[in-house]
Amino acid sequence: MLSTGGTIASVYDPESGGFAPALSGEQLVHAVPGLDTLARVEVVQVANVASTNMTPALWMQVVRAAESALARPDVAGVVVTHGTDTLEETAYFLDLTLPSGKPSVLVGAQRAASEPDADGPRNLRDAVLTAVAPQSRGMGTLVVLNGEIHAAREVTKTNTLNVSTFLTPEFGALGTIEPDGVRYYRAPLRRQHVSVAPGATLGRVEIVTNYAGADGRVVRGLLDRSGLDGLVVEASGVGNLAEALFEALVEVRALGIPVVISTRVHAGRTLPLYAGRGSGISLRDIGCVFADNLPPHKARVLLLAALTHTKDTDELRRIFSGSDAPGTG
Ligand code: DAS
Repeated sequence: MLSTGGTIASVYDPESGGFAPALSGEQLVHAVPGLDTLARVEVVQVANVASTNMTPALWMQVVRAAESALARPDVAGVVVTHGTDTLEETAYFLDLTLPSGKPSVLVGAQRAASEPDADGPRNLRDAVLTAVAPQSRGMGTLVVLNGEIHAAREVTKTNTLNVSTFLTPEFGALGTIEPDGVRYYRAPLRRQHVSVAPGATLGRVEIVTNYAGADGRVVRGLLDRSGLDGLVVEASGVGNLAEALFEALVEVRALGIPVVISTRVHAGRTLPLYAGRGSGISLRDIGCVFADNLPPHKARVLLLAALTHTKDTDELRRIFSGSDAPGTG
């Protein structure tokens, strides 16, 4: 179990009047009665932060710790305790980069550990059950909360407070944790592997949004500062932008910086379907890459991993269409 913080490890701090990560991974394990009858759990404390303070550098630490644990023959799987706010980004990065085979399971909680009805202990027990279940092999990185198992690529946080927050709105959960154990009903088919070398530094990829009246000033502001490696655009609809925002992206593409088109619509793909400056066909024609059905924050995760191999438009299009990165499998 790799412990990173979040609400699952948070307690109420009367001085500040709010919740903050405080409990260690060992303390989380001890709060689950009978966990030692389900598995032998070894804890590695990777961090103890709110997940809003997760970074790509911390993802790399989690991946390295997970890799070395999964390589041990006596380890069935890895559980990562995590804040829920950015849990799906870490989950997707692990799903892309860890070797498939043994499962990795992300788990969090909506109610802090100091709450009388905290959901963390039950979720942690369910996550451990999922990690040791033979049926979880080959499923990649999973997200377990509220008795449900979701695929990392597809899951999203849907409610700020409700314990039923992680859902897969387009396709549904993979399975559930029942009184008699883990039960799967489907498998994730659109998983892919994009290796990231141990010493690799993930670049700088920003996200900008389209909205009524978007004029591209935010994008030009990003270009004024050096070091932009890639841009994800949260477009509207099937992948369309305000014309003024498009004109700023023409400048980004002229510098050879990869641009990926996602959408603010919560389900469905982006595609070059409409004509006119700012619409999908014009974005395709300047070399933008369409994000399939990945939301902007997950398109950024895939772009960060892909950029460690290539910034070539055709290669990026191949990767975003669901194929593996060059030299990996
Ligand atoms: N404290 C927030 C976080 O760490 C919320 C949570 O964990 O649910 O993401």
